[in-house]
Amino acid sequence: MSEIEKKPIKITETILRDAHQSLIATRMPTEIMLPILSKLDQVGYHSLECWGGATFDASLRFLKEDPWDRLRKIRDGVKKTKLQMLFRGQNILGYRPYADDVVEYFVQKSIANGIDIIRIFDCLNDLRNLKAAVDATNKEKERSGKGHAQIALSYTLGDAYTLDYWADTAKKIEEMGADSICIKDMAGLLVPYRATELITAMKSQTKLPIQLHTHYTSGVASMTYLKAVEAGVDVIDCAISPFALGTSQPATEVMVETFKGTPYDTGYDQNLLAEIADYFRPYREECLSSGLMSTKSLGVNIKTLLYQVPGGMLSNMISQLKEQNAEDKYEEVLKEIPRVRKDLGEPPLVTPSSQIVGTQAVFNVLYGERYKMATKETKDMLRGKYGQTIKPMSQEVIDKVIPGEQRFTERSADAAGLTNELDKLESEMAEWKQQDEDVLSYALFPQVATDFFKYREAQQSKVDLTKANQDDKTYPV
Ligand SMILES: [Mn+2]
Repeated sequence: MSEIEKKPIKITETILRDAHQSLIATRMPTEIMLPILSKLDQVGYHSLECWGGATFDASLRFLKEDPWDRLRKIRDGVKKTKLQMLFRGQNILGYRPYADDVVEYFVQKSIANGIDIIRIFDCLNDLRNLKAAVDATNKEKERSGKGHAQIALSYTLGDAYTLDYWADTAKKIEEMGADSICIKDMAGLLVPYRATELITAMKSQTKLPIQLHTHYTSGVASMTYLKAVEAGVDVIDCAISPFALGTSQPATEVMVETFKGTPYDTGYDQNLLAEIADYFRPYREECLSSGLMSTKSLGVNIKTLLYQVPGGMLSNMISQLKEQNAEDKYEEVLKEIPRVRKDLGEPPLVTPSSQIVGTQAVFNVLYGERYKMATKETKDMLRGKYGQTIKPMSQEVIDKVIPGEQRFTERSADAAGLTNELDKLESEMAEWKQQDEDVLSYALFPQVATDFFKYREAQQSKVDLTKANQDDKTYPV
């Protein structure tokens, strides 16, 4: 390449979101983040992923922190770098679809509190479930000049997921008005030479920047990034080394060094990255000795490639089998997973479809008869309530599980009959409201948010603080 063809690769740093979500169950508190923000801000990252995904739930539920307050503090400490969040389409950051007015208000408040880039995905890759969030981001961009809508495709394998499928979908994403595309490979299924083909195919259909997000679970991720970068990918997601590898992302410093002196040179300062790594290393040690970080999540798990299931789904399944004293059924359940996935229209396996398929596979094996018992979520999936799957679902299974029932063909929010919800939510939580954003916390996690509001109020009034349990930070109310 000549001087003219220089194309510095950009990096999104995931230390404040996915890295700790993947390795320590999203338990990094804000106080660990704040002292290092100014150094993170100096690196020149494309963006800092710091919010959304499971961070919202974990802040309220386990850390007794206001997630909105965390976002404002991060924004305060990060002056120039863009802040990025992960958003589950019509489900926002929760586990059910919401009406459009809630989606729109959440997007507006996220941007107002400091988010620049919103990465939006749907567990079925049903683009209709992404439209409200994309439109809301674009509306906010027009109004305030801030906001960037990135649509993420959940990457998966299967007969229907051809190169043409990915390339055509990239084109549709561009037509929907998104600013960029992300390939979201939550299980580390994208292998290096396949990445070359995938990026090349998608680039032939869209001019939008393409970002690649993967996990190290299967051990191929840094090679996959290398091939993807050579094929023209624009941004890669990495984690600073003490919280990289295993079920997290490839290490930032390694990728920076790999491209040094090439046309893809990031120009980032390795000494500065070393200072950031030095900061997080003692915290990593602390997490290892407390057991919050397990060596199990740090190795290579090749089963993820064999069975095409995300690491988190495997560990859920093992604990479900343990509870039933049925750990000997592990291999049988692993073989049942692809069959259930096929029955349900071959969806990608990502929250919540991964839990639905995994739990149903466990039931099918434990009850000794397939679909003798179906979960509510399996039934809703078969009813079409999550949206449209890439392939038709099994008629035989539909007839057995929901015989004669109505099935839905519209997007998830319409199938659930949702129009406007905000006013109702506001009235339900009025007594706890201290800031506009509280209604959104309540909308996503009514019980958990209410418990948090009570805890917050007790702290503010300083009553009975001695009765607070300092170990798990619960407060008797
Ligand atoms: Mn991820």
